Amino acid sequence: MSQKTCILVGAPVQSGAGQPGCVMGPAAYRTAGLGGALTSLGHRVEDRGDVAIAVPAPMPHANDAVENLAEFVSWTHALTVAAADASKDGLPIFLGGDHSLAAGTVAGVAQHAAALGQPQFVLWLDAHPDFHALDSTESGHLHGTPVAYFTGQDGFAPALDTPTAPVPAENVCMMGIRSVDRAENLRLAAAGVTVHDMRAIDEQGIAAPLRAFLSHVAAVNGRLHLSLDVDFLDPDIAPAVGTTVPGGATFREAHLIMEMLHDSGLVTSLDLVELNPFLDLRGRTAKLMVDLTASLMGRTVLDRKTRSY
Ligand code: NNH
Ligand code: MN
Ligand code: MN
Ligand code: MN
Repeated sequence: MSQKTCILVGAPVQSGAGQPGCVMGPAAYRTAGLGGALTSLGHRVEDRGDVAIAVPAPMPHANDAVENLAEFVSWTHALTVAAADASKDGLPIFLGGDHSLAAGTVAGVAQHAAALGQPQFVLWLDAHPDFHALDSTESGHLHGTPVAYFTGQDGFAPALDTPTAPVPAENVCMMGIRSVDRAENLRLAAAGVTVHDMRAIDEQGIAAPLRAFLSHVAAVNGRLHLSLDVDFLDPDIAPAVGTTVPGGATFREAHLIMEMLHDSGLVTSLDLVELNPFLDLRGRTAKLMVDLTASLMGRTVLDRKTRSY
């Protein structure tokens, strides 16, 4: 990737998670040196600070389990605008915040792609598919819903309208999936999302399926949003998340994905989500997420031209 303008947008959202702590995420990324890591790679960095919402009036829902719906609606509106805006000026990096923020960030970047006349794609790295609608979530934690929202599935009205530029479900590729609720399973298959679960990665590795997806995105001149949930990673290397699931991606798999994405030159926006610094061990997870972002933006161990193997 050549030199980019990276636009840091803090999204201290925690209303979609089951426990508090994600509100501290943006500060943890800044503390772990995200900006400096990007400038040292030759990129320009513009930090727009944190997006904020006013405390909204409660919004009830027929599904009694649903928590913090009004906050979800306000964040989705605010982040759609912030993401569409930042996309015009550079490569937005959204510092989460729980994963419900992706309802807005992806809707916003997809709006920009539509204005450019390019198709929007999403690479979803997560233990979970986050494909519930408001009517199907059992936990009521709305970080389990953003993919259904930004692909324009039913089940969000009247709280939210369908996004102006929904991402076609076939343009979403998921990797690392290993915890899927029954309602999600049925809907994922019906919608046509590509899901590489951990079983598939164990059998094929990550390189082959990722390469196939990236060559498709390149062939149709697509824009690619990467949404990286901390729980994609194995809990042993990334403990700072409220929803750990054993058997996650290794350090080496995760870095390989980032390096391949860098080489592709296709990534146009990024979410860093679900970091809960309250659960971290001496900043280990925050630092790993910063290192993965650096790999995505061009950090290599050895300069390619001088490699001798
Ligand atoms: N599917 C579960 C739910 O809806 C878990 C979602 N939690 C996540 N998603 N962390 O990435 O409650
Ligand atoms: Mn709860
Ligand atoms: Mn998630
Ligand atoms: Mn997850």
